[in-house]
Amino acid sequence: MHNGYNKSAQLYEEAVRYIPGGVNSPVRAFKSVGGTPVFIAKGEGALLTDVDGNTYIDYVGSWGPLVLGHRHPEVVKALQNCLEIGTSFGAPTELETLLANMIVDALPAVDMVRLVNSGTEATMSAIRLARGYTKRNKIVKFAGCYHGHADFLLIKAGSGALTLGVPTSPGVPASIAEHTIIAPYNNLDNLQEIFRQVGENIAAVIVEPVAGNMGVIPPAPGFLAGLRKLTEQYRALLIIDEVMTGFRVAYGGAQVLYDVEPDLTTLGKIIGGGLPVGAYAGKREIMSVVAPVGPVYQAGTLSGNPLAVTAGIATLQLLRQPGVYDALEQKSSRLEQGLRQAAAEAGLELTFNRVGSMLCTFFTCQPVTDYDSAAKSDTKQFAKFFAGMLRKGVYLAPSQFEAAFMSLAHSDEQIDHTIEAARAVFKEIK
Ligand code: KE4
Repeated sequence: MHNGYNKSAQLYEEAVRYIPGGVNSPVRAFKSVGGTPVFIAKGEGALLTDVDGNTYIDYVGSWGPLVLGHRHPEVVKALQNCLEIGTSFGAPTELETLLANMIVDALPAVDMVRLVNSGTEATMSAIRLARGYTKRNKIVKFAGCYHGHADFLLIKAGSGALTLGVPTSPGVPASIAEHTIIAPYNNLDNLQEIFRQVGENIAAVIVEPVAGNMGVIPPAPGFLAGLRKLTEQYRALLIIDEVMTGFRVAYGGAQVLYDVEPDLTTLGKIIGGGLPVGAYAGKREIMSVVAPVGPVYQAGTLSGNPLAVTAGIATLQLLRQPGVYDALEQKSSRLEQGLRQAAAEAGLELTFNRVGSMLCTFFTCQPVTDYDSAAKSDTKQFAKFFAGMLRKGVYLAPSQFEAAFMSLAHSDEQIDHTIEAARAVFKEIK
């Protein structure tokens, strides 16, 4: 039985008076699916409870960090213990070295790590470092990929901006945007031509190794290896943005899964275990250019604070246990197969893309391999799917152009409930 959304609606009315759109990140506003956001009262395991007492099986997981589910007991315990010593000192602690060490151990391409507070800070800093190291200005990003909201990256950004239909955000001076080149994802020929023309001026290519901000799009066979070869040929850096895929698609990330060695890696989400942590990391020779060792400046009041780092350490310690990614794969495959069957029974021709525990149901019958093919999705039909699933107690990302995230906390019963809900909703919206 659904309790309706009265309390959420009331809180939303209040929130919009003090916070733009009533939210602290645009995609949460339900703009692309209609209606107003539900306000959350609590998370536990795979479940969210809203302020009206409705419970939902959660496939957003705070947009990726909660691969263990909400309030994993060992993460909660670690945080409670940390509170006995403090939250932030603005001075080095052993914990930061421990987390850096865990990341170095997990990523063969990484010798050194700098912790920051968000994925945006990580990518912004990595690009400044690449520009400082190569003494070049141009960067290449891929249409539909999202790397946070730094000015030079909000150029046809995927998440948020794409969802809001604003591919290039106002407020980005042309003098900044002109150094960012947009290339089509999964298209090496086009990138080869870009390098042929301006390769000597390119500081870095930044890529989502599995695109997760235009829905989920796997790298085409050879795409990542081709990026590596091209950047090496022109002495540009390859930055692999693993903010979403890091410790999500494999222990370490997509660079481990696809065996590609970037010059720099950006991380976030899971390495903070639900608290604000980001990182940029890479080879010692490059990271040694970062202040205070080298001249490339980057700083942060709360970077590496013990409380956030503790959540990250506890999370990675649990993720490196044997069998974790097999369990995630089994749960995610169960969901994917069930959704495929439910769609087929309803006579709906949909496209399902999945890499590990990142999944997307595209409302298009065409293969989705890049921004243009993703954009062909029927967002109105997705909106109906989203609303129907919400009413049946399944909380999906409020946008066609996001990923659904499976967690270790999702039980087979909850996955089967999701499939049954989709079976009914697919029939309703056909
Ligand atoms: P944050 O600054 O939001 O921590 O990270 C930015 C970022 C960087 N790189 C990738 C690959 C990302 O996916 C993100 C952030 N992802 C979005 C979800 N699609 C965050 C959700 C939001 O914007 O509210």
